[in-house]
Amino acid sequence: MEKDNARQRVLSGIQPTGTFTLGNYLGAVRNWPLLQNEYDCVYMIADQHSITVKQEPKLLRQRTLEAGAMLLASGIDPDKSLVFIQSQNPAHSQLSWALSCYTMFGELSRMTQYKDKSAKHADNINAGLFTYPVLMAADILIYNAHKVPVGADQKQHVELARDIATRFNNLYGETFVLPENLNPKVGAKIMSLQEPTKKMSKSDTNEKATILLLDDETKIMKKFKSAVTDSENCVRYDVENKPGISNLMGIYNVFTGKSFEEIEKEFDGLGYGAFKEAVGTSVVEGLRPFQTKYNDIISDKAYLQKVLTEGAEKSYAYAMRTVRKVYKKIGFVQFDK
Ligand code: AQP
Repeated sequence: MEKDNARQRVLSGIQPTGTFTLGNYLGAVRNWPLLQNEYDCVYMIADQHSITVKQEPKLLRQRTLEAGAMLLASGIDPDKSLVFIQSQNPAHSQLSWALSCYTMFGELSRMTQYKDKSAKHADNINAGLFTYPVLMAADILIYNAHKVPVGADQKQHVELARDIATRFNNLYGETFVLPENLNPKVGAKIMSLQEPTKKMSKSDTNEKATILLLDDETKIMKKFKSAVTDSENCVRYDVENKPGISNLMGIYNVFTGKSFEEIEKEFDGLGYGAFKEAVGTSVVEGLRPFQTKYNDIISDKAYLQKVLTEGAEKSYAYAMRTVRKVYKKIGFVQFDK
């Protein structure tokens, strides 16, 4: 990563809470490699964020490595971008503590994801779930990231990071770049196949609701076949009245490049069976190169470990420059080495 502002910087992350879904892929991960030539990119596996919800330690370890392999399989090139595991770079937590003293209780109380997740996990409303957006602000601000490519659900957190940065800059002088979120044009919100008014989520317990990136052909075809639609039997884009069909059209659009108009024409008079079959086939074909690459990477543990270790070291070196700068401004004593 360039040391100073030669190019703008991008930061994003994904939680290792399960195999990535088609939603994670189309809304976020698939777009990350496309940014590598224009920006200095930093991509992290957000394991520290994932423990705001109960995790099984053995499974978390396994999923974290799988997440690393999935990021590389998506086309992120470790020679161009930094890829690392968040908990292996302690600088983020260091900055997070400092920033939490410049974040207001009221601001955190207004975060809709906190409200949603505390309703969903009523038996475990921990302090981390509440302060999660401060750690996310640290993740972003520590790299002076200009752009944060996330799905629509994370927009509010990026705005909070911007507010914290502005507050700090006003108190101590120019310190942080003010980040902006970068939403994809298509795929910003892929919906559940079973409840198409709800977003597709890794942790959904209904298997039929999600397409996982490592699902085989039989599973993918079966899940699309059982996707919830409507009784009109006409392929037409109308999110409000036909959320299921519109969601499938969005997916088909990304994988084939066909416009909604072209899709409507293609399936005029053919009914939902043929349409679902075509969507399934486009996803199977579209994910094939990703799956082949993933299988190669996950079977080469030494390579994966090397990439993630180097990513942690390099990102730590950069991030600590920001931590030292912030500590100095706040008034923490630092001795020369
Ligand atoms: N359905 C979706 N459509 C488009 N984008 C999505 N993202 C998540 N779901 C969709 C985007 O994926 C990135 C990584 O998300 P995350 O793993 O950090 O957390 P999340 O948003 O909570 O994702 P999940 O799949 O719903 O995970 P769980 O079930 O563990 O809570 C983000 O950029 C997100 O916007």
